[in-house]
Formats: sequence, structure tokens, C-alpha cells
Amino acid sequence: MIREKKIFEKVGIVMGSQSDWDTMKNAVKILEKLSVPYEVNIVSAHRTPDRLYDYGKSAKRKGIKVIIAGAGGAAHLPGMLASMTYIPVLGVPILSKALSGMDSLLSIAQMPSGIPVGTLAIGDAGACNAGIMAAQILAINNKSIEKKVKNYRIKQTKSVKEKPETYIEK
Ligand code: RP5
Repeated sequence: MIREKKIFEKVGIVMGSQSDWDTMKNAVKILEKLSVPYEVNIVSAHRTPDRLYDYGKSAKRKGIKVIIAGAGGAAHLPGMLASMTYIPVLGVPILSKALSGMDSLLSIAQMPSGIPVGTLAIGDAGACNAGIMAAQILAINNKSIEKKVKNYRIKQTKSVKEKPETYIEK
């Protein structure tokens, strides 16, 4: 019998500000559902550059396998973290007030060649999908996470009704 190796792996969720938490908690919710270990921190590329550096340089040592970074406006956090580590970084553009998240989206997506950030959708859907994608990445080497992801998808498919509620067929 091949026993699965006990790996102390987790997802690192970071956000530029407390104000991003409402969005980023959607990543936490899905990781909880999929029983994926995670840690959460506020790290601002502009307001706490030393914390950003320390986080990027220590992430691997702490067992972080994927980073989910949410930021809004001049959203440099995901890209700067990606520049400091080989761990894959998933970027979540926060729905900013001034430009409806387009500023966040473009500043996360438009990385120079050589330093990738996997950019998700703006806002809640992006944070949720970043959580699922992080779980899918960990699932490559972890059968129990793979099973959780598969079950989640099966349940989701089953939950979609064929006809809309209150619609009366003629
Ligand atoms: C970014 O600036 C944060 O990611 C946040 O989305 C945005 C605004 O931050 P606050 O002024 O609300 O703290 O760094």
C-alpha cells in the first residue's frame, strides 16, 4: 500500500488592506470547504514594503505552496510577491470604488514577461476561484484535496436546476 506523504503544506492568503478582507474572505470560505490549510495576512506593497519582502522571502520556509494575493487600485502586491519567490502567485483584483476594479485588474494582469501572476476575475468570484485554483494546484500531489475538489464540483453540478424557479412551461 502506498501511504500518502504527510506534507505540511498550506495556502498563503495576503491582501493589501483591511478593506480587502470582505472580498478575500471568499477565498478563505472555499479553502475551509475543501479542507485546505491556509494562513491570512495583511501585507501592503506600498505601506509595509519590509513586511512584503519578509513575506516573499519566508513563504517557502513556512510551507506555503501557493500564494493568493488580493489588492486594489495600484495593485502591486501580487506582482511584487511573484518577483520574490518561485511559489505560484494568484492575483485577485479588488473591486475599487474609483475605477470599478479595472485599475486593479490591469495592474495585476499586465506583468512583464518572465514574472507571471495568475490573474483571476475582479471581486468575490475572483477570490473564490483563486481558492479553488489553489486547491487544484495542491491536489496535483495530494489525493485527499483532489477528492474534495472533485466532490465540490459534483455537488455544484447537481445543484443547478434545469429550469428556473417560478417559470411555468406552456
Ligand atoms: C490597496 O489599496 C489595497 O489593496 C486596497 O484595495 C486599496 C485601498 O486601501 P485602503 O485605503 O482601503 O486601506 O493597497
